[in-house]
Amino acid sequence: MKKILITGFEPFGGHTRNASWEAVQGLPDCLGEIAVFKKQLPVEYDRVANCLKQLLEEIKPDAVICVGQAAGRSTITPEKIAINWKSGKISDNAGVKYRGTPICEGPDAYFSSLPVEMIVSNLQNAGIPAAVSYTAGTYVCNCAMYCLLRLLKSTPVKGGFLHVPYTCEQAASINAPSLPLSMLTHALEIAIQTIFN
Ligand code: PCA
Repeated sequence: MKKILITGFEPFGGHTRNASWEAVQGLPDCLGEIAVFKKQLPVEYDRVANCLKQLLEEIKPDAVICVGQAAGRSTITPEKIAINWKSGKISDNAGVKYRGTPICEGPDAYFSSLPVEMIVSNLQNAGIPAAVSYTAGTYVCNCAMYCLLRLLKSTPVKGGFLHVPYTCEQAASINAPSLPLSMLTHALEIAIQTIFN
């Protein structure tokens, strides 16, 4: 049986919900022959790498997808690249704010080792709006993706990041793009199946 670790983030920025965690929570524990380990990550630059490291040691997955919420995006966006930079307009959940500094010593960037183009075409073929993204931003999601890929380098474990829009429920009273929660969860199932096919 193969194992996938899939993470979502806790709410941040004054919100009470995070679409990424809601979508991850909706996944079954098993998808055919794939065991699905669902975990929540903190929205904290300085804790996210250690949390991922512990989860990798505990679960020993064959692949990892970190999922985050991207307010303002209208499609599911697998991220192609993570950069070694942190900068955010808002503080993280520990009150930490970076104005532009490297995440750690390391290369400028890592490419996702997930089949991002294939994930996008499988999502589109299933009628789910999707596009490859070439920037995960410079906030905690990019930091998580960079740290994940750094932890996985020179291992056979595949890893990467996927941003999701708001759920319709979150966007009901604000003028922002959204997709139904059930569609977000279904998109994650397709992404997982694509990785192991
Ligand atoms: N989105 C933020 C951090 C947590 C999340 O869900 C981001 O895109 O960086």
